[in-house]
Amino acid sequence: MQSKIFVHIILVLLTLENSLASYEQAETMLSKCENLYSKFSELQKSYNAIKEKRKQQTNIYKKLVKSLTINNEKLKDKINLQGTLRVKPNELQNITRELHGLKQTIDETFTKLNSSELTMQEQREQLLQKTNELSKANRKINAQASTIDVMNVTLMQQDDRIAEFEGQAEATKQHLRENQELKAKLTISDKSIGTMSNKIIELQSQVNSDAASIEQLNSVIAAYTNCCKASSCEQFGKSSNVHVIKVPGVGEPFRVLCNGQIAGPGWTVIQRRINGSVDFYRNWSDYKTGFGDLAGEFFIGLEKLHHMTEAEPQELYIQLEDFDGQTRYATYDDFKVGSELESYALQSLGNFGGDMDDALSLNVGQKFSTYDRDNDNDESLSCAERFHGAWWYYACGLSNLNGPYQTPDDYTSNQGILWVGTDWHDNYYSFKSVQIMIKARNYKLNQK
Ligand SMILES: [Ca+2]
Repeated sequence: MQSKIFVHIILVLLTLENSLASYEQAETMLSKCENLYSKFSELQKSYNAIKEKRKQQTNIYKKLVKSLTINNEKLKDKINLQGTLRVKPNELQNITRELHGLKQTIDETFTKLNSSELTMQEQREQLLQKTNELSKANRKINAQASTIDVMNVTLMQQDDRIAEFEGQAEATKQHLRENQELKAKLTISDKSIGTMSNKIIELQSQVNSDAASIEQLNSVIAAYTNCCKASSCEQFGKSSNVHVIKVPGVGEPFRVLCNGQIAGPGWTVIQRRINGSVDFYRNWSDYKTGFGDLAGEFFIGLEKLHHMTEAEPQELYIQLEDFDGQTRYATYDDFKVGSELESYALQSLGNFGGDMDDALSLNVGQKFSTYDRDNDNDESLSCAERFHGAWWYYACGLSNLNGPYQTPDDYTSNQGILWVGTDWHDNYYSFKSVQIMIKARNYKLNQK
């Protein structure tokens, strides 16, 4: 409302502005306006003060009304209560009694509570004490916990170390297992090596044996290769082994025992007695073809002997050995045996030599006799049967080198290996061993 008045005034002033002619007039107007505005402001302040006082009075009034209303309500309640009290005096007495009862109960309860309070106080003290003890124990426990923590750390470290040791132990075990496996393998290898070594030794011995057989075969092959050249042991010089020779008229080559030791090189052994392992009491056929074993006792055979002595003059060498180990010999420089048609007669012997008596020259010209061919000079008996042998018997003569083998212990008759007429032993002494050999008389010339 004041602002409207002010605006109205301004509008009046603005309306007046156009009608004012000079500045003094305007200034006078403005001064008047300022005065007016000042008075307006004072009026405004007074109005506001009055308005505020009215507001305060209104509030006081409202409070008074509210207070009066509350008092009125309280008064009403008191009036009602008084009515109620008047209506129920017996109930009040009952309530009073109950209240007394309650008071008593409350007193008792208070007493109990006091007692309980005391007990509780005591318990509180005990509790406090126990709390203290617990605190102490707690401190101890904490200290022990710290110790346990330290120990735990130590234990963990030890666990780590144990784990480390376990790892190392496991590695060691693994090494051991590997070592054991290696050892087992080595044992197996050793066994294999042992077996292989044995096999190698066996093979080596077999190879050696094979080599010996091959050598023997080679010598046989060589002998067979040279057989056409060799007709006796002369070509084999000092050898005392078995060789193969091819004798003209005999047909197939055959094996002979050579001896290059007893009487110089080149001798062919035609008869040998050493131990009685071969029976020499045999028939014509056996003496014709020969028998025995070149490694032991044997007779070369009359057919071969005939052809070997036919080609050129042969020396004959007879070696005897007694049971005392002494040896003596006899030689003849023209030994020749006839054909089967001539009953393998001892056609010639030549000159005698040696360190014992001549017990064979008496037999020159005699046919060969066996127990089934009596070609001897004794018409009354068979010398072969009489002396249990086979020989160029006369009647019967002084020698019987194919007689039965006897030893001094079991000597029972005069049927032994005999060489009579010597001053070395008695006439019927049976010798331990005999070797009869031949060799071409012109051997030395042949060698040149
Ligand atoms: Ca007779």
